[in-house]
Amino acid sequence: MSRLVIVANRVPDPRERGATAGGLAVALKDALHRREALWFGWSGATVAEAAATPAEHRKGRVTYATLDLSEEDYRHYYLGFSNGALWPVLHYRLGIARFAREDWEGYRRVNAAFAAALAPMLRPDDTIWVHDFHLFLLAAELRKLGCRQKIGFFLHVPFPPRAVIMGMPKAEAILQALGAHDAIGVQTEDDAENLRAALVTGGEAEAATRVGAFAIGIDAAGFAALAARRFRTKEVDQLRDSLAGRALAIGVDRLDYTKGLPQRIAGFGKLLQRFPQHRSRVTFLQVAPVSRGDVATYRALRRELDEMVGRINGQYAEPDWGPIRYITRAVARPTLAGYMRLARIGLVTPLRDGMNLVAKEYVAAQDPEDPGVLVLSRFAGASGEMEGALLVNPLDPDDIAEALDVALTMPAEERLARWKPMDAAIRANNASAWCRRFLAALEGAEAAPEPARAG
Ligand code: GDG
Repeated sequence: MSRLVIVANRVPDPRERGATAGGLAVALKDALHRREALWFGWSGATVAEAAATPAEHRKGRVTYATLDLSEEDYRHYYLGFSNGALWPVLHYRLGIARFAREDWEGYRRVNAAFAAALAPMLRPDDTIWVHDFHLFLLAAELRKLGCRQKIGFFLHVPFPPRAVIMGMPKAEAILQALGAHDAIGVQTEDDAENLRAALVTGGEAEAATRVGAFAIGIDAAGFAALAARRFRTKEVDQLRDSLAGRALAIGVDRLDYTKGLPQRIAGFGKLLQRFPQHRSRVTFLQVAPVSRGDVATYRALRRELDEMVGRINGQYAEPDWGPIRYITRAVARPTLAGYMRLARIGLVTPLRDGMNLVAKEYVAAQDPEDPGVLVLSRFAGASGEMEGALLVNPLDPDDIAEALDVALTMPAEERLARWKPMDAAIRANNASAWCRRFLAALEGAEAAPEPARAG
C-alpha cells in the first residue's frame, strides 16, 4: 500500500500519548496503524525566526515532520486569517469576521512555505490528505511545484451558503485553490451542496463534481469501554458523591463562540425559572477548556460566561446545592468519559458545528441498561445521524429549557428506545469507517488535474 501523507495545521507530538491526543489523531489512528505514514504540519511552537526545513520524529510506521511558525506568521496566518476570518465565516458569522490584507498575505505565505517544505519529502506514489481550513491553498501550491500525487482535502467545519462565503474577501482565490484537489470531503450533505454552489459560482464547476459528504466518526467501541472502565474511579466517585442523588447534565466544549455557551447557560437558567420543580434536583457541569486565549473575541466570551454563571448560581443556589459547575481547565479524557456516563443528560448546543464529536462521545459513554438523553442542536452536523436526540434551536433558551424538562422526566423505556439507534449509528460509522470511505474516494479518483489548468 502506498504511503499516506497527512497534512494538518497541528501535528501531535509523538512523545505525548493518550489523554492529550487530539481529535484528528484519534480519528486517524486506524489508518496510521495500517500503512506507512508521514504527518506534516505546524509544531505548535512560535519562534522569532522559523527554519524552512522540518524537524522529524519517528514512531512506529509514522514520521512526524513539523515546522515552527515565526511570530509574524502566527499573528497573520493563525490568529488573523485562520481564526479571525475563516473560522467565523465558515460558521456563518460573516459579521464578526475581521479581514486585513496582511493576514491574507501571511496565510498565503505559510501555505506556500508548508508546500515548499513538504514537496521534497514526497514520493511519487504517496497519497496526500490535507485537513481543514488553515490549509486551503496548500494543494494548489504543491501543484505549482509540480506535484502530481493524489491530493484530498477534508473540511472539519461547516461550509456556509454561497452568499455568506462570497461575501468574504479572497473567497474566489480560495475556491480556485480548492480545485487543485482530487477529492474534497465535507461533513454533511448541506455542506456539500453549499460548497458545490460556491465552486460553480467561483468558476470551478468541474471541482464541484469532486465534493462529497463524509461524516466523521469516533472510536465508539473504544470510548464505550473507556467510560465503563472509568465509571468506578476516584474522580467519578467524587463527582457522584457530591451530587447526592441529583441528576447531572453535562456540557463539554472548547470555550468557543460557535458552541452556544451563553445561550446554553441561559437555557439552564430558564429551566430553573420556568420549571421550579427541578430546582435543587439537577446540577449542570460545563467543562469548557480555554481555547485561542490570544484572540480578543474569546476573552470577551469568557468574561460573559463568568458573569452569567455567577448570576444564575447566585440567584438559585442553596446552601447545599449550586446549579452550575463550570470548569475552564481541560479534564483528562478518561475522566471525561466517566463523567459522561454518569450524566443523565448530554447538553450539546452549538450554534453551528461541522459534526460535533462530543455528541457522539456522550452516546458512546452511556450505560446500555440505563442510558441518558442527548439534547442536541439542530445545527450540529451530528444531528443528521442522531435521530433519538431531543433537537433544539440553540439560539432559543426557552427551547433548551423545555427539552431539559422533557429529558429530566423521560421514562427509562423511552430513553433506551431513543439511545439504541444512535448507538448503532455511531458504531457503524466509526472513525475507521470514515477514514476508509474518504481514502477510497480519493484513491479511486481520476488522475490529478493539470497544474496549469485554466480557472
Ligand atoms: C472540529 C469541528 C468536528 C473537549 N474538552 C476537553 C476535551 N474535549 C474533546 C472532546 C472532543 C473534542 O475535544 C472536540 O471535538 P468537537 O467535534 O466537539 O469540536 P471541535 O474541537 O470544534 O472540532 C467539529 C471536529 O473538528 C472533527 O471533525 O466534529 O465540528 O469544529 O473529542 O471530547 N478533551 C479532553 N479534555 C477536555 O477538557 N481530554
